[in-house]
Amino acid sequence: MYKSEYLNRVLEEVKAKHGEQKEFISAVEEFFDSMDFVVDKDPRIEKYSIIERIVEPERTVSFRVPWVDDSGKIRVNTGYRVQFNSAIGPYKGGMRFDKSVNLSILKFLGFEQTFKNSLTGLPMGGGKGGADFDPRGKSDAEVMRFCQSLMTELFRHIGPNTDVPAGDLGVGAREIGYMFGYYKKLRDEWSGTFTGKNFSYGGSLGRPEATGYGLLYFVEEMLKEFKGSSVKGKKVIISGSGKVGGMAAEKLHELGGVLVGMSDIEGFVYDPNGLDVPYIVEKAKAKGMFSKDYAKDHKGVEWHEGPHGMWGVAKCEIALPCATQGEIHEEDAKLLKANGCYMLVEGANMPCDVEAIRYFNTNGVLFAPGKASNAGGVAVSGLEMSQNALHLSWTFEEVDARLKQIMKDIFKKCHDTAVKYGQPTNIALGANIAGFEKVMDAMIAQGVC
Ligand code: 2IT
Repeated sequence: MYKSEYLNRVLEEVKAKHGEQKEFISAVEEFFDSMDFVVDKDPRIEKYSIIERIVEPERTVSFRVPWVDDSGKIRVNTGYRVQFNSAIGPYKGGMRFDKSVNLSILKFLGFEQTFKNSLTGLPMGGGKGGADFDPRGKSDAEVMRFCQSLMTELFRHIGPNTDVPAGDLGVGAREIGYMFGYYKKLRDEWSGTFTGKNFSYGGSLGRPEATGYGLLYFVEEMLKEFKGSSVKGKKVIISGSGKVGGMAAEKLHELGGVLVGMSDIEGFVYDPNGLDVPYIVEKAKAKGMFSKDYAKDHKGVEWHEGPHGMWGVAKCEIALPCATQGEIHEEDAKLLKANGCYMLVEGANMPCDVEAIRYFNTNGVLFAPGKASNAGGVAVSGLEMSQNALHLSWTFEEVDARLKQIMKDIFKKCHDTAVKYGQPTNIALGANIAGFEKVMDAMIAQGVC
């Protein structure tokens, strides 16, 4: 129950309409926790029905994706694009290929993306898409045929000024290349319609590193503000050894932090004296997995089966969940706190559920939500769009310097807003309100549309 009657009513309406969309409802509730501090102070929100409008995607497409596997069998998946909000710029957000993909997950991700993109300060609206297709174990030719089939429908909904997809779970440079190639062919147009492209055809240097590096830049800002210190010498654990976790480990190491625990989808390793980060980064880059090999190649380090146990085993000061949504629940939050963790910064999108976030915020654990702390990825996607529009390429150093400044600015916006609402350590509140305010101003200025 919120203080605001307006929010209670809208939440009830959303639940009545989409009650089965668990992940989406959970993202809305987490956002409403923050909105409860503003709706009664700013009468424009209810007057212009901003909340009702902002929880409804502007457009959702879902379509059949038939493709032929290597044995000649015809397979069928479902493709989606959720175009959530274009008030401040073209829809922007990744494509996810994973068995778990459904409308609820993509709506939750598109909703979050709207505020994340707003926080970057760049002109990007929010969107997300994907398919219930699992690229693991598929041949390159199968992945290519799948991407091409998907694009024969998606191409009509996207464009450099309409909707600019990128990667997410299961979608990396290979998938982007196949989708971009077919988009170009179908439209007979070379444009920056995708980001996360290879450097050879318009990609940005620094994009592969951006989410993980940006996460550590954000951690540095948190530590500077709240602890008057830096990540140097701090004990840190990371979940997930994909694009985000691997790059976060690399930057952590460079900044002198001590990685004591890390997981992949099979399990995790823990060494209170610090793990061998160059080994992990190399394995993670090559195959996304490292933990079983690590335990074999490093005497005295035990392999624990299943990634989930890490939260209760690995003693740390800072936790960086970088795997996927819903990996930390209230009981994990309690274990982390009991083990000495005083700060959790999300590298994935909503790895903590709403109860875990409430626990952190009321039990003295500093918490930063992915929509602020993992915004480095989409921020550099925004820089890729700029470079494509300008027909030029910036150096890695130039992109990295801009990324660092953007992450500093995001932290400042979140913190200033949290202070303004009398909750100086509640970065989730600051992120939601600061991200929301810009989108709301644009929606009001543009009338009912
Ligand atoms: O969750 C995210 O921010 C992304 N998957 C990146 C989106 C993008 O457009 O680069």
